[in-house]
Amino acid sequence: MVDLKALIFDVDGTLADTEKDGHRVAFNLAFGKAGLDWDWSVELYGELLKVTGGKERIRYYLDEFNQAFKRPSNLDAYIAELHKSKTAFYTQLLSEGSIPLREGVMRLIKEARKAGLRLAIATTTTPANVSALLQHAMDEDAENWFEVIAAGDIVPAKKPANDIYCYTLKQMGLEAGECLAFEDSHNGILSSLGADLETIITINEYTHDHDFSGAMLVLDHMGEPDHAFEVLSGPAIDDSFLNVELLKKLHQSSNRS
Ligand code: XBP
Ligand code: MG
Repeated sequence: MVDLKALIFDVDGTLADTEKDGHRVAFNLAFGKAGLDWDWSVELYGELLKVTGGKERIRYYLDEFNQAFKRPSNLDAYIAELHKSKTAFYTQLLSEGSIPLREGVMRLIKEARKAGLRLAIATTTTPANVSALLQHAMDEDAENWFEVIAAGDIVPAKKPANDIYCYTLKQMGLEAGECLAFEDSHNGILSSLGADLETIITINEYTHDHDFSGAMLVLDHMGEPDHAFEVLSGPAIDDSFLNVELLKKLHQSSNRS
């Protein structure tokens, strides 16, 4: 039996609900600053989330939802500039403390650190966005709590490709069977399962109807001692919030370890 050694966290939608009130708002601010009349509504943004990565999402929007836009000759550079501006707006929003961590996240991470579990991040978002979220929503020092922060263009293919999780495992020198992954979306779990990682899902308003086939456990949130999670799919569980002992039990009973 292999021991549980590490937890690998997705960021957007898992550590915090960043999409609707964070990324979406920042995209719209960047569009406005560039003199564009593009407006990504809450509903449209749900469609656009099919594609991970902000630059990739802008291109998908032009391809599928705004074919009338007269494209500049160097579209790649144009998108990259827009995206740079979006990142500036997004990190500014986070520095104002506008996006809190999701329920149970801080408690679980603190407990995991105490228990000696190794921690990592595997995300599609830009590294500066991860730093801003960790610093402003978690702790000034939180970047140092994670042994590996794998983010953005560090790998050639973003989620649903498994690259970012494979990269993280390699950096940590761990086998997939020694870790658990935490995700919130269909693209996310395709990526983690693609790296052979047992995965716990916490859904959110954009992902509650996603396909989470293959998940070890699907929850509405990680839970707190005074606010139980709801198990949406998975084994019967006595606990009412995610904690290290429960993670170890789940890990032991999984097929992959
Ligand atoms: C996150 C994303 C990201 C963010 C935007 O997906 O799709 O693209 O929405 O970030 P996941 P950037 O949670 O599956 O990693 O604009 O910095 O790319
Ligand atoms: Mg996510």
